[in-house]
Amino acid sequence: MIINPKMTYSLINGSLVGPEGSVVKGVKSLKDTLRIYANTQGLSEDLLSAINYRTEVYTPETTEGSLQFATSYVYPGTVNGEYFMTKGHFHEISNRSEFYLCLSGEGLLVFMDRQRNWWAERMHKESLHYIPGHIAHRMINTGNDVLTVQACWNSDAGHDYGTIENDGFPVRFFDRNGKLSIEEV
Ligand code: PAN
Ligand code: ZN
Repeated sequence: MIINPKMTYSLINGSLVGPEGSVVKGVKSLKDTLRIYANTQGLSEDLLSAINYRTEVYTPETTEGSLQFATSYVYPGTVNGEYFMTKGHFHEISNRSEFYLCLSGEGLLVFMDRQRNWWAERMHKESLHYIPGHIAHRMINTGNDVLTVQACWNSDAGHDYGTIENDGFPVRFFDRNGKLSIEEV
């Protein structure tokens, strides 16, 4: 028999559409992510309630070997000059790898290994990124539009946020007078 797929995915705006409950949506406003930024003094209420990033996650199965598919929308903006970014994480099962495909916007995908070496790849429409297992990853929106990124990874990978919350990444990215400034910490 031939059946219709349960899900659709828009190549234009990344939105995942499927049966009720199949897509889990998450929203992080700046209030939720404040501690990832270097300087959070004097922020307006408007900025604090602005969306930092949103996610839509489709997890058809959770057993070992299965995959999940998600779209992340990282909003444009800065916190005292530091570009909006995701929290960033290692995977809890740390050998689990991941693909990112950028649909729109401009940014950086920052990688960090367990020795705290870092490097980054430019993200732009149609850029494809492989994140090997054991590597922490964070997205930075350096543009003026939403950075829309599709991700696919093992459903059992889990997220280890604690390591990044405690130690951070060794580099930060700022808009200094309209120019990207890379500041190692
Ligand atoms: C992504 C991220 C998503 C949000 O789906 O979870 O972009 O970023 P944080 O999880 O770092 O807040 C992914 O890498 N999943 O493994
Ligand atoms: Zn990940």
